[in-house]
Amino acid sequence: MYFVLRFLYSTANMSDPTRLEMALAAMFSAYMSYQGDDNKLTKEQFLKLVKNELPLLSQGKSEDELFQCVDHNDDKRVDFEEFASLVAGCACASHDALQEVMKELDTKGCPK
Ligand SMILES: [Ca+2]
Repeated sequence: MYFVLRFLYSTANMSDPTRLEMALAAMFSAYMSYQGDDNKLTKEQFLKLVKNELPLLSQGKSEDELFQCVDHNDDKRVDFEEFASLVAGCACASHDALQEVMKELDTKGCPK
């Protein structure tokens, strides 16, 4: 992750990275730590990444279903764009769930 942070520092005029830059660096780092020589993830690499980095994602889905959902072009590899789409989808779903929880707390109040 160091080289990603160094890149972000250099492109931001040596100022401290923002929270979103840090989140992007973490995303790059997670992907790159599992990718193969072709900069893509095999099914095994992808499933290992999900197991270690996004464990809630695999609940209720078989490994085959999960991989097929992410491998949009059906080349049996997950490239960074496909991975980024997955992360964006998780962010949207989490945001929607968070909004529902916040709405419920506004109407019912905090549980005691
Ligand atoms: Ca693919």
